Amino acid sequence: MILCLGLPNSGKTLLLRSLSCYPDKIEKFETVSTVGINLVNLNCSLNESITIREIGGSMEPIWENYLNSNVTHILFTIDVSNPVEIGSNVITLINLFNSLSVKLCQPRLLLVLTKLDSIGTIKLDETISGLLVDDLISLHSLNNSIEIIGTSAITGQGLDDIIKWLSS
Ligand SMILES: Nc1nc2c(ncn2[C@@H]2O[C@H](COP(=O)(O)OP(=O)(O)OP(=O)(O)O)[C@@H](O)[C@H]2O)c(=O)[nH]1
Ligand SMILES: [Mg+2]
Repeated sequence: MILCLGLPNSGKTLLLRSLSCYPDKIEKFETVSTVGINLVNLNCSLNESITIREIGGSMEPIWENYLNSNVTHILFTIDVSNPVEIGSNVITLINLFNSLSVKLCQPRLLLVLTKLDSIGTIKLDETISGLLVDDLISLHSLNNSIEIIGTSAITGQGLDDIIKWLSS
């Protein structure tokens, strides 16, 4: 099972929508905040279709209910256009790691940095270092490595890398 998690408004729905259109460009698409679960099918290769389950950011208190040994991949979206949320992302990731360890769940984890098209003057490297990824990994001694991909659901930047990550 593949989950897409992330704080409210971090870009999960639009990302999954643009992945489902890939390699075509996404048409103008307005999202509404996901209440509950949003299932999206992707065609990764000619014969292979996968389903990604977005769990709305507002459901963070019960994400844990969806973690079990069948979860193989987690995409965690982080809105880099909103640096104010970096601390919340770190805390949310720590909580997620704790839940993964309680549930004996060892998925591959991808941090998806979203909205790169609107990053303005904020420096991406600073955002990444602010996330303290290396500290998080060593603190929680995750067996699986964490990868990071920068994306824009609007320009399509990084979507091919996500498809490759999902297929590998
Ligand atoms: N500029 C830009 N805006 C984006 C991008 N991705 C999402 N957005 C905008 O960010 C807002 C929230 O996007 P959603 O995809 O609905 O966020 P979400 O994570 O699904 O939110 P919840 O369902 O509430 O958890 C919307 O206004 C989107 O249009 C992006 O890559 N670039
Ligand atoms: Mg959503």
